[in-house]
Amino acid sequence: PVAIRREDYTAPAYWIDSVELTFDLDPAKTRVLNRMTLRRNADVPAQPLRLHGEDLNLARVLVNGQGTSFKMDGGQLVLENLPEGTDAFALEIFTTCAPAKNTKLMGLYVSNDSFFTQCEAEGFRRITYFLDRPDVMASYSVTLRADKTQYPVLLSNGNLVDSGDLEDGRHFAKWVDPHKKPCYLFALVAGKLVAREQKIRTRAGTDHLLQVYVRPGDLGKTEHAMNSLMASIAWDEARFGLPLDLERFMIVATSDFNMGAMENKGLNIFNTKYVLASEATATDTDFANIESVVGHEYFHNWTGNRVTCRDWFQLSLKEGLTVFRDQEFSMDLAGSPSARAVKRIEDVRVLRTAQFPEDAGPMAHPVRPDSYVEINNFYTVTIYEKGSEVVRMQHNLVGRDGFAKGMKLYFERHDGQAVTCDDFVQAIADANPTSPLAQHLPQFKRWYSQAGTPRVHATGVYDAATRSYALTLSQSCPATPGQPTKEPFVIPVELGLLSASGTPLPLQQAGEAASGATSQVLVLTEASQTFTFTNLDAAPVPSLLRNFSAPVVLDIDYTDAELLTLLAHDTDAFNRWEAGQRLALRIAINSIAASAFPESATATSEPKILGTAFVEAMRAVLRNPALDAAFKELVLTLPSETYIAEQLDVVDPQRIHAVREAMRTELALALRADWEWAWEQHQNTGGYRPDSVSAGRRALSGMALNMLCIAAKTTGDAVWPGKAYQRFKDAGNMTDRFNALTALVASGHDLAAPALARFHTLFKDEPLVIDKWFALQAGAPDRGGNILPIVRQLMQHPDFSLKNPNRARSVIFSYCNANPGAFHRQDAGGYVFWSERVIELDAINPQVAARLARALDRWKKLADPWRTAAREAIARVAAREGLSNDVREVVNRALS
Ligand code: B3K
Ligand code: ZN
Repeated sequence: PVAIRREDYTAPAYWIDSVELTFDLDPAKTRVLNRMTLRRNADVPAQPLRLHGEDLNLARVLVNGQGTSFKMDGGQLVLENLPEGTDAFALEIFTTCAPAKNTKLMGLYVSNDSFFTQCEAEGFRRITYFLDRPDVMASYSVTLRADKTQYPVLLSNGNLVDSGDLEDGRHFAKWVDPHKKPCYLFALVAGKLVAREQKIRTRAGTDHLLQVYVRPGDLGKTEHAMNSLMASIAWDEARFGLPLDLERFMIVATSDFNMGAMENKGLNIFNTKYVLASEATATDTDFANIESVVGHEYFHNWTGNRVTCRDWFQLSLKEGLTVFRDQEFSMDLAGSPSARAVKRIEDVRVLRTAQFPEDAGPMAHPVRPDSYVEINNFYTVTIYEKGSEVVRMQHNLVGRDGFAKGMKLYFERHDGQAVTCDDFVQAIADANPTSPLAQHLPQFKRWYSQAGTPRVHATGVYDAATRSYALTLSQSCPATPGQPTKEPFVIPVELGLLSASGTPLPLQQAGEAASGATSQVLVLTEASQTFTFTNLDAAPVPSLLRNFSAPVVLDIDYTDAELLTLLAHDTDAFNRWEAGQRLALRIAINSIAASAFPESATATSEPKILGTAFVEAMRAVLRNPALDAAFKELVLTLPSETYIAEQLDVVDPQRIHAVREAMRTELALALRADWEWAWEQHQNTGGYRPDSVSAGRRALSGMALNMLCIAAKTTGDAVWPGKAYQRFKDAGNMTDRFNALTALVASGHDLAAPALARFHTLFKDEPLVIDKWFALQAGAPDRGGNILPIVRQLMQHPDFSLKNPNRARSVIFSYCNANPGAFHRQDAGGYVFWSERVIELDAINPQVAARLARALDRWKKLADPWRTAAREAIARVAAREGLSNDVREVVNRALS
């Protein structure tokens, strides 16, 4: 496979002004008539027209109505004898394709007897020959023809302008999209679907029709998605002045989808997982995810669709920015400062457990990559989540109002265009000429070009004689593939200083007047810089990187006492949580390094690993009446095995697992009375509402129940597992029910088996719930190697299918990606399983296979025997002939 390089970008040789598509939909053989108007691009030398195509049968090509000669070259359709000059000409192409055979779920495919499309990034070429690149923007008009009984609903982008009956029981619908768009935003849907409808009038006074299309039985689960859509529309108008620019906005759900959702203009297509919710079938997390994904896709309507990407190297232009927007949307809806902090902590947790490892591994790439083999492999946490952090830093460097001004300028300059990441930062900086962003613009842009997670090392020295505190911040960034050395970044470090007893201290930098502020942003631009604060009576405790002001690793030698002070008193909720995580991490790492294996705790033993100070601090948080339940749940959750592994140079996954489990058991036992209290105090009262406050209460009571069942394993107590079973049976909502089931499964109690059986019977007709049932079992804590055989058995279950991405993910990914203690087996059985599944899936769906292939990205960090076994497993996959480009790129990079 050949790499595509960003520096090779050239403008297209032709423009496509308009496209008229006619589909005769048939699962076995769909006929596609594509009539385009093209123009040669006068800015580039005259050359043949090369159109992309994949898995198409070509029947006819006409230029200005006449037959013409053409040739095929590597799948591309090449036309050499086109009219001279730069006048528009008509090109008509007739092809057929086979949607029912399309298991890649890219292009036009069939799911549950309905037709769907997925065109981003390069799926449109599987529908017709085209200039399949985002900088070619055209006007679309689309006619769909199909059997009326089987496909009563026919949808495409834009407005319905005509519809009616045809002969032979067929009917048609014609759609015209009023906006020009790149072909990756094209969509069509046809099938037996029903819609929840909502008419709205926006602030601007325009009327719109909103529709959420689902299969007939699912209509009752669409209210939350519709509410989320209405909230998204209102939010974008209020916060950024960006209105809905369509008369009709449609969301359609399908259960066969490669990712979460797709922002096709006016016709978003969603994985059912991010649309369907009822209190009986969806958890609080599902409700929150639906809100954020509906928001994300809607916000793309401006950031991505109105202004799109020049080329796929600029993917983060739309994705990083749109993630930033959906994160802000969720925070604004959550409301209170504490609920905002909870959302921020959750987002940072994802960044640190998924993106930091990516940035340190073989697939590391800049937010704006320099090359790729398969673009589908670059829809990564770096492009999305780190990209969002890079936008967030800009937001913080210019301020909230400054950022809104910058966005306004961005749309004034680029509406209707396909642009680059540079264009975006330039607009934000130009709208804020005196900001630190504008001052350091070229250097700031290194966040787009340099891969790797920067490390900031902080040391503070207090001088009693001058009553001053000198804080030295130094930065470095590890080498990444293709980038041996790095230049310094612009790193905004938000800081506060606390007294030893936890009081916030006024900040006064040497040579500056006192402002009275207790928090400020230091902008680190050099490799090392010292900031001196004066007027301090004693050595302060620094609270650095507040609210996680930059996507970096902060190295700082806190004493336990300092961390306990921050945990108890910091005014920055993020750093309070962070202090608790640092304490827990320190304990875990020391215990992993100690030669002895952790002793198993008993009902009355001291918390040997955790120590009394940590346990008391956790108890204080749990009992603190001033803190929200959601925040407590985050503080009391120990750092994940993946996050712990990232802190170590050499990883013994079994030891990490054993230590973390032992820590959890100690915490469960030592706080037994407090968990009981937490359970009693946080019961649902009144009906179910998915808001952040009640969700937080359910999260904490669910955690308490889980901890009480873990404790019961040691004490032999039967009361709490019994209560968990009772709750599992009686719960009025899926969150409480699933938490109770999880408590039984996670503690390995005998009641887990009957509960799982009962759960399956109850929800056998709810695919999304059955996904949870599979995922829970494949992700359960390993006991003596029991999980791999369970996973193999689950794959034999009549409900299992490798072809449905959600189902494949629920079993295989839950095991390989989310259950390190069970996956990293001494006997390499987990890796053998992984390599078999990667190969098997690759023949069906390369995109999903390539995701799974990344489960062993970090193999070089593993201790033996895992390291050797992992390399062998990857090599086994790499040795296969006929691998997709997707999987080939991932395994080649892993081995390089
Ligand atoms: N833009 C799509 C992702 C497409 C992935 C293609 N492999 C969804 C999103 O980010 O909103
Ligand atoms: Zn997106």
